[in-house]
Amino acid sequence: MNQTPELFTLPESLPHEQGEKRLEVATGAVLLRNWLSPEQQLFLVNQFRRWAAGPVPPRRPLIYGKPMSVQSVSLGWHWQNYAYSRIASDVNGEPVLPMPQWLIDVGTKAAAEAYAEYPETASARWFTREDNRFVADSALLNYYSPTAKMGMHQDKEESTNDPVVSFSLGDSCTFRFGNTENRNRPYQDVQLNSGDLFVFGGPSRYAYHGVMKIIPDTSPKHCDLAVGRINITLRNIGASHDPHQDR
Ligand code: MD3
Ligand code: FE
Repeated sequence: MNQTPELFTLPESLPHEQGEKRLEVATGAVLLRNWLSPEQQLFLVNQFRRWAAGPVPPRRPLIYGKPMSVQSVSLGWHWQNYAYSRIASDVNGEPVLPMPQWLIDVGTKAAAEAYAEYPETASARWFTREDNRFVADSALLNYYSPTAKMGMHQDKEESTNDPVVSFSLGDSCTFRFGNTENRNRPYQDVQLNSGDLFVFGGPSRYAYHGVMKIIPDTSPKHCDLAVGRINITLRNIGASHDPHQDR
């Protein structure tokens, strides 16, 4: 699919018309609840199934030498051994799927809406681009079974400080947003539900965070995801000098 799906361009899909709620968890950590319409959520779940069908299947990344409970597949760039590459040599040697332009555009819109009328972004450099547009070059697609978790960690393998844009689909989870010093307190636990958008930039970009628990039987019917949770994170890892994009 090369064109922006109509779902993401229709005026009736504008967040404020579907009861979006905004929560600023910390400076730069902005949660927009219910940002994705039910139709957009179903679309992304089905899209996840297509992306997971290959050429690179989801795998459990190794963390401290042990497989994570989360299953991941990437678009654009593949995370492996604490670095990013185009080829999933640790899985099956296939090139990862390109980042579709429509998904890049969804990320640009998401970051702009999260930081709309956000004075901090005007003075400080939260974005690589002078125009403060977020242009993702990769997506990490994580699937959490009902028992999966993700321990407290920082995301610091990217070579830019651009925000990370995250979408939640399917079952709700207890997400823990910590501090930038260590994986312990102070932290805040926030329930993330299907359709929520969370943007982490500025001083929140290097905060420790994790997924403590998947909350069973909370996936809305419209997602068509019987069990588990999908998280999509869009990132600018700083590799767009080698564009391999499906425009
Ligand atoms: C806060 N994923 O893929 S998304 C990850 O729900 C990851 O699958 C979790 O942590 C998940 O690395 C959380 C939210 C998220 C992503 C990146 C962040 C929160 C962040 C970077 C900095 C601070
Ligand atoms: Fe993370």
